[in-house]
Amino acid sequence: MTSLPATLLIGLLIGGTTQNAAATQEANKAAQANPMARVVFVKLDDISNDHSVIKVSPGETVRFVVKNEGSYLHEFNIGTAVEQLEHQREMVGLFKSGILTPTGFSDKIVWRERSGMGDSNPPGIPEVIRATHTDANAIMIEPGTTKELVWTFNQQGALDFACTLPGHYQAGERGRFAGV
Ligand SMILES: [Cu+2]
Repeated sequence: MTSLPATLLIGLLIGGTTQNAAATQEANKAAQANPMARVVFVKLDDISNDHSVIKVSPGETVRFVVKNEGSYLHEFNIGTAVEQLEHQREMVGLFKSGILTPTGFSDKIVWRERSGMGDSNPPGIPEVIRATHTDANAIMIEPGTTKELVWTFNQQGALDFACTLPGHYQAGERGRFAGV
């Protein structure tokens, strides 16, 4: 296994936005510390996932190491079919608002006002802010990069994995977990 920069793990530790994000985040933090977690390598391309079915066992913790070999931004999202659908809607919004682009996250320049100078001394100090989007159950993988998502299969019912970027799910960049 190739070694991964520590920064790749940061996304897992940042708060998500879904309802049960806190609980999921706690579970995944615990899972992160589990050195026995099975590793599953996943390769994404434009537009495909090299797995259609991933076999897991109930209660098992799996460390997904996901590499994006394509030239577009892709996602690896674990959830029910309904959650995948909801996330697709959210993604459309992120594209419309310009936070996401087909190849990654947008940068925007924010002008910080110099304190005490008021309007008399524009334009202040520029700062480049890179947009982010984090969910406890998903990772966004920029072209040419690899990220990890650790997941414990405690949930009852059918679970899928998918990229919910506009058009990607429809193009077949998705699959299902078998065994849970
Ligand atoms: Cu994709």
